[in-house]
Amino acid sequence: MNEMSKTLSNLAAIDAAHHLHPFSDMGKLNEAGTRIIERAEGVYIFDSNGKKYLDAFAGLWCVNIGYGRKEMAEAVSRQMNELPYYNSFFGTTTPPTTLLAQKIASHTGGHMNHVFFTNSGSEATDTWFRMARVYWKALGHPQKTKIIARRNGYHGSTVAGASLGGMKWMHEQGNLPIEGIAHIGQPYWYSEGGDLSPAEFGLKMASELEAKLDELGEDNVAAFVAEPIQGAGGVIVPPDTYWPEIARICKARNILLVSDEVICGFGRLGSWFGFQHFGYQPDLAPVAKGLSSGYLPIGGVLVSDRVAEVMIKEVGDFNHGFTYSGHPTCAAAALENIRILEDEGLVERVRDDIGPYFTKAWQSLADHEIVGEAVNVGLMGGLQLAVDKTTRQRFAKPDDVGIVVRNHCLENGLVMRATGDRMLASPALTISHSEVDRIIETLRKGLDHLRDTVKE
Ligand code: PXG
Repeated sequence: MNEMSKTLSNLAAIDAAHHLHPFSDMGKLNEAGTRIIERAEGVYIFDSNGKKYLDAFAGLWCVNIGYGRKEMAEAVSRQMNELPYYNSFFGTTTPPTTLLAQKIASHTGGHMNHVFFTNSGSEATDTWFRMARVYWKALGHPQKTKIIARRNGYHGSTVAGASLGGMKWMHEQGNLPIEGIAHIGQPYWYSEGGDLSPAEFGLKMASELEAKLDELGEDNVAAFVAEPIQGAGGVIVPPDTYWPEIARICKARNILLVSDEVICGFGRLGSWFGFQHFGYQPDLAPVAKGLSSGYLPIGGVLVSDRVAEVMIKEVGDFNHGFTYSGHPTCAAAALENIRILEDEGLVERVRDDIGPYFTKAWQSLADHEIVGEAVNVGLMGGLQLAVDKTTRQRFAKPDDVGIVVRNHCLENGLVMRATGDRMLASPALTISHSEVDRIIETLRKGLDHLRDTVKE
């Protein structure tokens, strides 16, 4: 055994001794031992025991172009040799940073022509949060500061991100949410729709925004934020009536509409951005993940002309930014990633080919006894586990069921994500038809396993 393989064989122990993982119970994780992922290719990842898994989750909703793209490594290497880092402060920029802003703007449909760069989705959240308040202050409305978000939404893990998110179990740690944030309900028809049709329920949930504005006074509200489709919350696809009504209310009541595109952006729904799929025009849109397909960390906020004009002409210094805002090497990775998305027509592929194929395959799972609904848009799928299809009755302990399916899938070489009693998929946009079939077959076995476990 050479030194390197000795170290690798010992890695789980070293990890337990030194590494605190995100969103993890470290006591339990250290007992179970960490899974070590060593390499990846296409839609497959390989662990330190040589086991191969089909990654139906694209890392963490992000590896849109798939793993192992040599062009990405080359683009990054070229940029690192040329100029690994320089900042965007004090009147400077770098070529990839500026070209990336132009490139992103070219896909927004015309009304969002500026980008503010960050290193992650959470930083993008903090950025628009401050920008929205600065915008209204510059227009002479300093009291317009409150932000409305949704229960079970996810916008990151910084203090502002976790506060805006509607995850109670996150709020419980660290005295969140911070002041000035209000939450309304989510358009989760399966669980909360009762006797209403999805269309009626969509309107009802949108009307909660109107009611909250009445309560707070729209003169005190800066913005409403939502994901086009909730991701971490369980791939909750809103009824068709929801988004048009939300967009109408934001306009009528003069608050900014923020579309959190961190998951839906860069092709996942078969459009460049989620707002294009649903047909609305946000004022601000945080992005990350698919912007670089996760090859390097980079995020940003897309800024509409309405907001940019005020930021440019009225605000003066915007006292906000990060050492690595617009990092040239990360920007070079994002540029190459977008070139691949464009040249290989991957967004159109999701819209016209693999998306429809996935839809048919995914929705075929709806006939399973313990599946309540199978929903998706493009390559973003959610599967509701349920006790009774006809009454839409959920499992008594929703938090305990998805994990059973997830673990069964893992044993059988498939990486899925479970959120409580929903199974989530978000594979690379390059996934083949037969690889989709493989997801469905393995997942179906996982569902059988849960059904049998429950019966016992
Ligand atoms: N907005 C949305 C919609 C997200 O999904 C963020 C913001 C924050 O991005 P960063 O880059 O700061 O993580 C996200 C991130 C999960 C999971 O388990 C989802 C995310 C992050 C970690 C885990 O589904 N989404």
